[in-house]
Amino acid sequence: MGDERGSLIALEENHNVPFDVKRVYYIFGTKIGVRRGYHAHKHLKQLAICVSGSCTFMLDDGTQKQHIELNSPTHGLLIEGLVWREMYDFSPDCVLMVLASELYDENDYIRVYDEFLKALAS
Ligand code: T46
Repeated sequence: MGDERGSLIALEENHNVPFDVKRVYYIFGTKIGVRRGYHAHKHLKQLAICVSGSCTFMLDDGTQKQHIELNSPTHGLLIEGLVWREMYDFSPDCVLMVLASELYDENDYIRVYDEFLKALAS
């Protein structure tokens, strides 16, 4: 929504966010050249929005790698299923906000690439 004062975007669970939102976190102040992620999730669904600045996601489903630049607060990237992700090219003003379907659970992470490939095959 926008008017002469500026813009406003509302995120509503099970409406324009396709899951119940249990957690929101945001990443900012990322140093130049940093690459984050390097993991997949077993069950988590997430919607990532760069509310300021830009960054790029590399999503790997074990067959194909996609590089997706997020550079607008009006665009969200839905990440679900077994997908290896890495984030890079953070601009100094980047604020990456992520809505997640579950509370933080380290047991949901697959942080070893070979284990990710095995999970895909099983
Ligand atoms: C993802 C990408 C896009 C918490 O304590 N609670 C939280 O909700 C999160 C997300 C992280 N943490 C702790 C765990 C680590 O000690 O914060 C530290 C940094 O987390 P991590 O290294 O997993 O951050 P990224 O940027 O590599 O990955 C994050 C999310 O963890 C992950 O789910 O998909 O962003």
